[in-house]
Amino acid sequence: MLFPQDNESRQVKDLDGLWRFKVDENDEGFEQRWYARPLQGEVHRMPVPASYNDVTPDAKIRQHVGKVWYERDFTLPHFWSDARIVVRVGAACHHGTVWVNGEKVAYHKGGYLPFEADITEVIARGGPNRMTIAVDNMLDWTTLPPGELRRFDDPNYPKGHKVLRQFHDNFNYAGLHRSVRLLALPHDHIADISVSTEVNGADGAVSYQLELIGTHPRIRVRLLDEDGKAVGEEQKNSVGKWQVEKARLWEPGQPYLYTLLVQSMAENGDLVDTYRLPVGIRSIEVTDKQFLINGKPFYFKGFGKHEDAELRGKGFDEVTNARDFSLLKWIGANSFRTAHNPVAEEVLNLADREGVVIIAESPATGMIFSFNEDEPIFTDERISDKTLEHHLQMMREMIARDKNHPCVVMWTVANEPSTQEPNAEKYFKQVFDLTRELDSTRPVSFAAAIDVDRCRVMSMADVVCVNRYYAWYEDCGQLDLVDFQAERELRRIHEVAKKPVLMTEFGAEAIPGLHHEPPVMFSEEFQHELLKRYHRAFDKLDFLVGEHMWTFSDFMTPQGVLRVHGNRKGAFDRDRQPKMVAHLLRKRWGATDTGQRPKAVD
Ligand code: GCB
Repeated sequence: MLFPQDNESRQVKDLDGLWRFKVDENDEGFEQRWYARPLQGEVHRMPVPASYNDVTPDAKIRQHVGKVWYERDFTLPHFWSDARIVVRVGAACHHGTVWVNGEKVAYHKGGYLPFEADITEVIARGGPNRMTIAVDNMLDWTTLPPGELRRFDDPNYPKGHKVLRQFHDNFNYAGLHRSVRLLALPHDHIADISVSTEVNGADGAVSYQLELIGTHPRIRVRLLDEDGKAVGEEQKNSVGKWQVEKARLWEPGQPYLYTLLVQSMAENGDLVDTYRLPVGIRSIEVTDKQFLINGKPFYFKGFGKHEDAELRGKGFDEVTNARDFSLLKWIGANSFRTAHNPVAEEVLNLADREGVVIIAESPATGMIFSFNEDEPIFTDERISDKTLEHHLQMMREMIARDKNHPCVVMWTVANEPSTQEPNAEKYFKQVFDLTRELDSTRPVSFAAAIDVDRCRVMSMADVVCVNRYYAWYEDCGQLDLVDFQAERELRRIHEVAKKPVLMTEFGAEAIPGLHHEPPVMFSEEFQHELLKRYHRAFDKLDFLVGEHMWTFSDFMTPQGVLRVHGNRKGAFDRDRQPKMVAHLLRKRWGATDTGQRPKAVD
């Protein structure tokens, strides 16, 4: 799936801005056909892209469970009259239904991946058009993440009281989280491009495959370097390959991007369609102890990172994106995991350009009941074949969207599922098999919470990714246990799995400005000391391929006694200002080159 592009044959029109917005409090919009005419009654102005939850001070909007309706008018320029018109919704969390002028054109399930619809036949060329999008944030056992609507039949609660239960830690932000765009495309067009690369000593190779719709009498494909000079011969087929002598590689921290320029022409040579795809030549390999990028050992320094910010919730925001990438550089991080969902494509575009390494995660989180092992979750009533079907579909869509990004070096198919359960084994075998079938060039893993001796899925992963919270959820506050327990458990994992181990989560909450010496839980000193102790263990382990602290910045969660206005395990607060621990990381990571192991600091 190609990212929208403005060029000599294509045009993009953003529909971002303030949309009319209405909460469907009684779930009557579909029945009353709200899409058939402009929204009536209590209509707000709501920004797109953004989560709607924190924009107003209204608790009913913040906590709403169910559908909301977005609507706006648009007019197409007359010079689009010959084009094929497509609407692309970057993300509608978690279900989106789209109407244009009252005609349904799309429905999509899966809140973190884009979808498109051809609306050429339903738009009014000369006059105003109305787009209506119903977004539903309902979670159930077939969505990812899963959830459950609990209805109360209890005298302690008013009649009809209901609550949406979720099993993951991120607030259930909803809305149109990413841009809605109109695309003007040629009718005969380049529908998709797949690229793969190899590194052979000083040389590289680039292979491509095109998916073309319509008639394409002449195709011209070139690989250009950063100066626009062609590398090798131009190709004329929908499948091709170049050997690139002395290739400039896409290296972490030093990314070089070639451009694959695809042009389709009519018989008479007139240009029909064009697409420019950035291509990074790089290779990935995994041994029993190492993660290699371009044949060199790579050590992951960075974070598990949510899409989350004040006011915007999980809505994409270029200011936050730019700030986050500049903070990654400032702190010396080289990578992050897109916990726990596929991120906006703009984030990956920037990571390609900045040389930031990405572990791309599916939205499969919350597949566990608070570590209560008496309550299985992989059952016919809960995580069942229907969930699996959706999970496989999410893997297909995520890989179709992200496969060409050099920054993406590994897929994580899930976060902390209940993998000690017998049914989890069969379930994940299918998820791993499909992921590998769709992409044989990247390692596949998941973030494990269950210990190695009971986990039935760890052996399927190419790299063992582990999330642990010593001295936090258990042995609360006992800092002196941290390095001992970390070293012991990580060694055991490697002994059994014989794979490289990556610490994908570890950390502690720190309320910005709360200080205490000696360190106690929730103080900045505690978080700082806890990390130093983890580092002590990490630096002894040659099979450890990286440390992703949980988490980049504080983020919003559902309300609960374990959370003080959200999860405060960030190295930065929610406004992206550093806590004490950020300075420690900056010293540790900043003293080494991009992919090198960090140096111990005091
Ligand atoms: C985890 C989860 C993450 C939570 C974190 C925590 O294991 O993967 O989503 O936010 O723990 O802070 O409890």
